[in-house]
Amino acid sequence: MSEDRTDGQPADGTESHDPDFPEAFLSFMRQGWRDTTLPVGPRVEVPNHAKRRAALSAAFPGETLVIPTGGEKTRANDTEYRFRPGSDFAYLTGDHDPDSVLVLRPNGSGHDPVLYMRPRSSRDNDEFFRSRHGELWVGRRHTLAEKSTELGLPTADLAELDAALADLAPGRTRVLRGFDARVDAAVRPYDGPREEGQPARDRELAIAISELKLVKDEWEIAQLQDAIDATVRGFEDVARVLPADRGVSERLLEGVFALRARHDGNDVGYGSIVGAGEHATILHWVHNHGTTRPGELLLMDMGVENRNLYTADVTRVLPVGGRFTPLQRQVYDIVYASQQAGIDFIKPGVKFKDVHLTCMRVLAEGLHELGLLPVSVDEAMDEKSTVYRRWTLHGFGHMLGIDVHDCSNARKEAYRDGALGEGYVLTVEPGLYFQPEDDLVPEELRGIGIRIEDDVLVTATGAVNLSAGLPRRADEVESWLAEQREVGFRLPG
Ligand SMILES: [Mn+2]
Repeated sequence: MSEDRTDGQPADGTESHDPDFPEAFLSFMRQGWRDTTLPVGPRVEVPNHAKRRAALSAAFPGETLVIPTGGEKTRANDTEYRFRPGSDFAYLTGDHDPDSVLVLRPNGSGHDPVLYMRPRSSRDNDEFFRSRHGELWVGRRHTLAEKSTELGLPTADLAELDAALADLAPGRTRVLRGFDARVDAAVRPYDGPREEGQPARDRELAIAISELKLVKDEWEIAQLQDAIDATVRGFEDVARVLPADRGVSERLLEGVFALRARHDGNDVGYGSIVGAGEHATILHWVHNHGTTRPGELLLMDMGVENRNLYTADVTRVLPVGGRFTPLQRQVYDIVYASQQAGIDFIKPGVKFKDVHLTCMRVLAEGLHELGLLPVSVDEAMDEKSTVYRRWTLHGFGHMLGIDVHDCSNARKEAYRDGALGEGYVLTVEPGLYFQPEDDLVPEELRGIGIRIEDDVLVTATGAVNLSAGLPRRADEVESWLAEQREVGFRLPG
């Protein structure tokens, strides 16, 4: 792997195709570099990370909490996926660099935070040009002081982490496990009850963070709106390149949206689903190797993740030719009515599962009108039956935030069986899917898949649709598509 080095340090990340390092080159590289500073200031626009840590601190008095972000993941051989911080770690620190670990140590009245991080490589050794993690390979990392200034957090060198974790009492320590193998190994799991494959004590930490995330603060709501606004622009881009009279590949549309996501945000928040024709009936269609066809529908489920990692999650169905057929429109209107009923129902105090039942009843009624239900609507809605689900397949929605499926470690009683609260953000996304091989539906319905998905903020009195920048009603979708085509595609910027 690595070769001998004159300074005795491993040539970290040296590859078989890398050239040799003659001594004349090494000594020439070691001299003549001016020092640089990063222009960092406090991230004043991110005021709430300390508040979130305080809330977590209050939940676990007297205990040490260890929250890693995780490291780069190998894509193949010596290439990695672009790093994406751990969501919980980012929620508590605002840090985006790989390998960092947040440690909260009890101090009597609360907790003292320390961010263990990989500091800037100095030019005192050869790492800066020889290592593939050095700054001539990947760019300048923050010094401990720069990072501390930026995040308002004490920082320490990651090299000191093992020693810091060595003497922690398992019964007084909780680790967010599954992100960093080194941390998982360093803190011996507490020998107590286990839950979902990990010590229940550690699971309780993951649950607490997830449940803190249920209520979005003002800054987070602004981040979500930012992601949603970029997503609206991305859908506009796609509509502008979608021809009415000929086919284009689903991947062209995926790529146009991805361009907007990288340009205006960080990335897409999840793999874009671009389903032309019968591909729309596959819920997580991400192969995207199909082709649009005039006369058919196009389902797109896409979201931009913004620079602070908050993501949108929006689905629209477009009639490629410009107009829905009467049958397409009939199905579309059922899904629209279901989604509208769900949005109208949402306010603080209503149960998540009752939003689900509200949406599903409208879908079941529509399926009944289409003559598809083998039993009455009431019988189909009975929890011992739910046969309508042959064509609805999934729930009405989910929490949305820094993860597309946010708050996923929350307890059932706080989420699926709980009530909505002011400041929650969730998707409302009912759908109807008629598989091409479904012998129980008329031929003309087969291959039609429709989902309409919006991102909704629970307010004191009801709900606000944050993704209202994209029309939802069938006639408005048609006129919006015509307008986008009229404007035509322009590159972002
Ligand atoms: Mn969704």
